[in-house]
Amino acid sequence: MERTLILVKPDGVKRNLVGDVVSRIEKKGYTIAALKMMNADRSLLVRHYAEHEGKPFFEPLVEFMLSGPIVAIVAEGNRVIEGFRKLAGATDPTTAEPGTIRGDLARDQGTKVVQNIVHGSDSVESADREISIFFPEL
Ligand code: IDP
Ligand code: MG
Repeated sequence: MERTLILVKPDGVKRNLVGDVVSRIEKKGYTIAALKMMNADRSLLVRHYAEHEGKPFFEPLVEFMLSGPIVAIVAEGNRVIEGFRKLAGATDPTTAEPGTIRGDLARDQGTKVVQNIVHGSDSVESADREISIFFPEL
């Protein structure tokens, strides 16, 4: 069974959108296999976002992810990686389609890093890597 790592980012937690995100995952028919609220530390985030190191938004992204608690979720189901990316919508919340998490719940805040409520793994390799970072116990 395929698995993906989903994060509700600090903007989503602050705005009380954890339930909405979890509800969309469940209503789509995926299973929540693991879920925890946590305060990420810098070294964990640098590992998680390694592909973005050196980009102009990298440091703002790490700072943003350190700005409050996040909720880490492992969701399970056939093609859940692709399916959750569709539920999340495009990275830019201004152009993300209405009906998606980012399209419905986020907008451009004029910040250096795009605040867009959720993260979702983008491939089987990323999902395996990211799940082991956030859930080493699994
Ligand atoms: P994704 O979250 O849709 O997979 P990625 O390209 O992996 O998007 O970028 C990771 C995160 O970094 C995004 O979700 C967003 O918060 C932020 N980000 C990505 N590209 C930019 C950018 O061009 N400017 C500012 N922030 C960005
Ligand atoms: Mg990504």
